[in-house]
Amino acid sequence: MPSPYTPQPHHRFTFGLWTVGNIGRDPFGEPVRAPLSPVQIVHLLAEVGAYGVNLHDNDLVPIDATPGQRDRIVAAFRQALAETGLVVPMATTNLFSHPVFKDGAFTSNDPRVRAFALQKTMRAIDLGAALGAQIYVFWGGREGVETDAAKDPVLAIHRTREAMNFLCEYVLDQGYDLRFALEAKPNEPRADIYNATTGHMLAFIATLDHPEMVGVNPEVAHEHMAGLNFLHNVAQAWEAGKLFHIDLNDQAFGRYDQDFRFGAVNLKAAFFLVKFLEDVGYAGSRHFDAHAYRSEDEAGVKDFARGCMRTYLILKEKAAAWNADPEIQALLAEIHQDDGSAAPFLGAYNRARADDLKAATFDYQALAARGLRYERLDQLTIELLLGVR
Ligand code: GCO
Ligand code: MN
Ligand code: MN
Repeated sequence: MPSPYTPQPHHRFTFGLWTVGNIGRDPFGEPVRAPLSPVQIVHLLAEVGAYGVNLHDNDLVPIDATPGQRDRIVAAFRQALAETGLVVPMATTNLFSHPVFKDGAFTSNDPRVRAFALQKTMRAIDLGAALGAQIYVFWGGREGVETDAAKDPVLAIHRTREAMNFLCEYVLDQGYDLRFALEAKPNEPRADIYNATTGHMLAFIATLDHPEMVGVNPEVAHEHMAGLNFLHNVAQAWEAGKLFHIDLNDQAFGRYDQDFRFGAVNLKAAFFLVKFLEDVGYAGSRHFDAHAYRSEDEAGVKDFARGCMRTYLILKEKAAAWNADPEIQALLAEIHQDDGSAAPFLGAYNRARADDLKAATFDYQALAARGLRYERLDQLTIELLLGVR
């Protein structure tokens, strides 16, 4: 029997080429690791037990590659996938690295840049579809401003909508089995990025021509950068039928974009997130969008990748233990107790119910005086996580 902490294909653990392939450059320092080729990364991911590998167009094919070079690179990559059994569940476009996108792609003030961004995305969609991707992510890293003198924020929304509508039609026209997942981030690399949180994205999606094709790709770090409760955003996306993908990593609140190993910083939040994903039966990829500390060599990169998956699986086991813990469950039963007395007043509106409710008497002082036992429940959770239960 393999350990319950050994990653298996059904766990759907994926990494981007850019994650384990991160060479440790930062705004103040040069790379600390030698680049790995896409083929080497596929083999590394297979060795650590990942299920799939995701990519930006230019993680695989350099932006200036000739068609012949592109075909050779893609063939070698496919060969590595075939040798290892890894799949490509998600693909995306790099619309942020090249200086042409310094003022955005779909929201650029230059219509030629907007057209080029659409062309680049259609080609990248072709590549992703050819590799079998069924989720296509949009992260608009440059879709923002340093100064609001530069762009009209309403126009930015219109331009983004026009691009998304165009690309949905492109996918339908090509007959691809592909859905879009929009990824929000409040800032970095732009001072302020449009559609700053998952909640913004959900509101924006409802305004598209094909909202059914478009969901979200929430990322732990991005919502933490915005000071938000990630679980709540994920739950809202899930409830709306929009949790198409998820980027797992970790991040201290109020810091720069840290992209730490999953669970490295906020263990309790990571626990409730894993518990949620497992309890509701989220069936998509568990994608780790993070990278190893800059202190690491290639062995450390494997430690990083193994750590992401192992922590997830340990938390999954803890979630099952939480659900099965008699004391925790007894407390939950007590918390959710219902004497039925409010039932006539709750539910859908009707005139009689509203009249009855207005006339009813509540002993609100007694209700207010009731202790809710959340301290005990939380302490039991902590003790379970700390391994003493
Ligand atoms: C970041 C983002 C990216 C995106 C990736 C896929 O902060 O850099 O999270 O890693 O997820 O570009 O769209
Ligand atoms: Mn990120
Ligand atoms: Mn991400």
